[in-house]
Amino acid sequence: MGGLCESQPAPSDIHIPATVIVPGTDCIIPERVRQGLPECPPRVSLPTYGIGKYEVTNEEYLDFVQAGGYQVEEFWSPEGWYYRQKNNWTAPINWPFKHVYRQRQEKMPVAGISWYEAQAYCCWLTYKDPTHVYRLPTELEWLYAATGPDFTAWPWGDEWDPKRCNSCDRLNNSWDPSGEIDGFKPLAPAGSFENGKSRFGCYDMVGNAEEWCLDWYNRHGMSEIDLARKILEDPHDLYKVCRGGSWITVRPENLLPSRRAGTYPFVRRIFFDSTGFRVCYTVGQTLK
Ligand SMILES: [Ca+2]
Ligand SMILES: [Ca+2]
Repeated sequence: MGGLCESQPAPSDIHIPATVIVPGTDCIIPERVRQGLPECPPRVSLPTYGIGKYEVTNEEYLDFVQAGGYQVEEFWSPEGWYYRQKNNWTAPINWPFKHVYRQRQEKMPVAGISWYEAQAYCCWLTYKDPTHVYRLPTELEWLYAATGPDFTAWPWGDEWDPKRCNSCDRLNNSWDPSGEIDGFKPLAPAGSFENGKSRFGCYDMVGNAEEWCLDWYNRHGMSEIDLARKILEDPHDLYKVCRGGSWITVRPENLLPSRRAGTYPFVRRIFFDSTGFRVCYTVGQTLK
């Protein structure tokens, strides 16, 4: 990657995802948050980092597809390339023509992609814009960006409000196909909920597309031997973390940013087309 980046032009020819800067901090993790984070110490240092203001959109992801991102092995991890080859992935699962999204969906979050595809996009984006080393956020970076220094229950505070995010609209305990409660039945354009953004200015941390994080679901602080033993005991240990719930999530408790969910990194469709991501980078870190 280092060699590849040296001759790159300024990335004026692609859409660079907007990011917000979250100042580095030593934060005390409340017990209620730590309960869902195996091996998380009570005090954690986070670097100053940039994180996507929005979920990565179809329009942004299209640049990766059109640049041949699915054909360049160097952008992929060995495991990701294996699955890309095996399944002949050439674009997100919900793009009908294999190379472009549906009409008028350019501002929708990309959804229906595996963790490996999100990772490959980040690697390609670093190649195009080497001012940052783009990656997925760790789940703590994601959570802190979503709920702020006070680790509030929701990005906007502690009270649930179904009109501040795109979740599964329900009336009388059944799905409301009109999307009457929050205004959107399936995915909404990224950034549609101005009053749902987090203190740091991140939109859609709750609902819309569920978001892949960098972390394995259950491998924090483990020795290799313990890890191998645990995987044998529980194959779910091979999950990657997803956070925030999606447009298809039905109960508020399942949309809490502090709630962990996850699946295998090669899964593209968990429920309908609901899984996307946002980018992250450590400020000051470059490839050189
Ligand atoms: Ca909705
Ligand atoms: Ca989201």
